[in-house]
Amino acid sequence: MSLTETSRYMSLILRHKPEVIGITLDEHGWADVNKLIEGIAKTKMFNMNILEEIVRTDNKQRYSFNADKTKIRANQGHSVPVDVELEQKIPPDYLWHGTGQKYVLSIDKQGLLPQSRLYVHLSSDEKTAITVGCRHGIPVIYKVHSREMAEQGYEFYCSVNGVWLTKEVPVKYLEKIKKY
Ligand code: HQG
Repeated sequence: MSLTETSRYMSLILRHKPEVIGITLDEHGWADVNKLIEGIAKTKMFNMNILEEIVRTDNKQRYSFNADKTKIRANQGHSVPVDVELEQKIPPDYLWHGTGQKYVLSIDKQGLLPQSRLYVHLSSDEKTAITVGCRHGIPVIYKVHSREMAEQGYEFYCSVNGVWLTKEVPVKYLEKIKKY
């Protein structure tokens, strides 16, 4: 199994389904490192060195250790209800959301909703949003009027790996970019 595949499996465990290896996350999303290693090592080649390499090289810096490396958590992206102590921050004027064409009708009616995750995920640049959108088929990009939202009381958070998060984006703050 490649490091990327193992990292995907870690995402599943640390964001969505810790029960697949019989572990739990605490209220702040931390998993015990020894238990994580034991759980993954039952079916895959896995140890502390591999775990440290994944955390260090992950292309989106998805994971953090605590100070003594006894605990690990995903920085964002959870569907399980944990509080990863996100930093509330004033957003830039605009943020970006990439999605698939198949969701556009629904988004244009309901706005952006978190769906299975705890938050709507937004990118600070359009290029990243295009990459995210491509995960869902033909990409469609929305420009989000985030500063205006913040001025009107919506809260924004920025994860330690630079992903912007908010609970919802009503239609009136969305501008569809049609050039794709
Ligand atoms: C869509 C990846 C219908 C939403 C990425 C998205 C990101 C709606 C899909 C992170 C809707 C959910 C998150 C509505 C939103 N009706 N569809 N009202 N509102 N949607 O995967 O944002 O590699 O849960 O547009 O890079 O695509 O996993 O969210 O298309 O940062 O670390 O519902 O996951 O990072 O899809 O991706 P997702 P996402 P990782």
